[in-house]
Amino acid sequence: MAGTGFPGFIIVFGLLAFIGSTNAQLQMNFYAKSCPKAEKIISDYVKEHIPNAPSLAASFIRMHFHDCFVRGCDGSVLLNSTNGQSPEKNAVPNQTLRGFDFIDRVKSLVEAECPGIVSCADILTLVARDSIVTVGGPFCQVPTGRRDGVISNVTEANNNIPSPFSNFTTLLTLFNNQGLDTNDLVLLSGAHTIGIAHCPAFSRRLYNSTGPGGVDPTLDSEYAANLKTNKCTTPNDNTTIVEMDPGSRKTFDLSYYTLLTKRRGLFNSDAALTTDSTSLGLINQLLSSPQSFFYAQFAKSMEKMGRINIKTGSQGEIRKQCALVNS
Ligand code: HEM
Ligand SMILES: *[C@@H]1O[C@H](CO)[C@@H](O)[C@H](O)[C@H]1NC(C)=O
Ligand SMILES: *[C@@H]1O[C@H](CO)[C@@H](O)[C@H](O)[C@H]1NC(C)=O
Ligand SMILES: *[C@@H]1O[C@H](CO)[C@@H](O)[C@H](O)[C@H]1NC(C)=O
Ligand SMILES: *[C@@H]1O[C@H](CO)[C@@H](O)[C@H](O)[C@H]1NC(C)=O
Ligand SMILES: *[C@@H]1O[C@H](CO)[C@@H](O)[C@H](O)[C@H]1NC(C)=O
Ligand SMILES: CC(=O)N[C@H]1CO[C@H](CO)[C@@H](O)[C@@H]1O
Repeated sequence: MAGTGFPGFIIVFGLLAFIGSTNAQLQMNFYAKSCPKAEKIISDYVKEHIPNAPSLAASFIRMHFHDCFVRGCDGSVLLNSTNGQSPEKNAVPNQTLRGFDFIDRVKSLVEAECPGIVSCADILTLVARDSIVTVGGPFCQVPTGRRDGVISNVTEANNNIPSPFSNFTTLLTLFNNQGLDTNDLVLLSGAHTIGIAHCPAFSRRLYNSTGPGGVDPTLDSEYAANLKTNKCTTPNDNTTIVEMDPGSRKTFDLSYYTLLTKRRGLFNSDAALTTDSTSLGLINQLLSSPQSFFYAQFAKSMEKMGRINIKTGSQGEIRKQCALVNS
């Protein structure tokens, strides 16, 4: 009997371990025992250094989004080329990401405190969370315990990260592919209440569309004329930057949604949010509610995005350097 009990034990134990690893969950303050100072080191660094370079806050929120949409939130956006493969960093939408060196510095501080414990995926998620606070936005719950991926593939980034030229159907498909819904699409796009864009993300709406003078008829004509005169003065300008939420790009408020209803959303993908009745309904609900409603809903969608396809337990690795897989 003992002879048959042993393999049975192995099978049961193996099954439990299997269930344990696939069910491994993120948890609040995952590093409480293994690296109790980690979250404080990260938020202290953000609080100390973002004020010197406030525009980085927006870049980190966007970087976290780009990380999560490709292979899940596994820090793959941070990797340099692995095995000669062109990484996500080289993808069209990544060409304007900034602050990789900042993440590397945070990682070094955390490594000095507790080597090999805290993942780059969690560091980016926490830096994004703390960045939102530096621009006055909500404090989002960020459970931790993500592990780092070892693959970063430029084609996957180009295929999964939505383009500013997308219509509503395409945006929703890309969000649905990540387990996110219309509400998440509308709320997370609200991050465009801060930050900047380069002309190529929208200049076809100014020069190469179907309205008079090549202007997109769904874009407010006065706003378009202003952008053509004062900002993107030629169709090929690829260096000028424009505030996505003019006059309010440093405050995390509802004005992005107000602009959408005035046909002043900067990208096709912003304007597209008013072309679907469910999405427009939510925009109107946000605008008729206190800002705290937007904050609470935005924070929920951020937490949901932060759980996309995460690696936990023994999956992936804890990178030593965020730009390199462990050798
Ligand atoms: C819905 C689909 C989305 C599209 C098509 C899109 C596209 C873009 C583009 C083209 C830019 C300008 C980049 C540049 O030219 O420098 C941008 C900026 C930005 N995006 Fe999005 N985005 C989307 C959703 C999101 C989401 C979900 C977030 C985060 C929750 C986000 C956060 C940001 C931020 C904060 C900036 C400003 C970056 C900076 O100032 O450096 N976006 N986005
Ligand atoms: C990753 O690439 C960036 C830009 O090409 C470079 O500055 C950085 O030193 C690289 N990081 C490592 C660890 O090789
Ligand atoms: C990168 O991803 C694309 C799209 O999924 C795939 O076709 C390609 O083989 C991948 N590249 C490598 C080097 O794995
Ligand atoms: C949205 O864009 C996609 C891809 O460009 C296109 O195939 C589709 O027909 C468009 N849908 C609508 C409703 O315009
Ligand atoms: C204008 O759009 C057309 C069709 O989308 C494209 O073929 C052409 O290259 C564009 N021209 C410029 C100057 O962007
Ligand atoms: C910007 O445009 C210039 C001139 O047209 C070109 O040489 C340069 O490569 C472009 N830069 C990017 C990032 O596309
Ligand atoms: C920040 C970053 O890595 N940007 C890269 C994006 O991709 C282009 C090439 O497609 C690189 O030249 C940039 O350095």
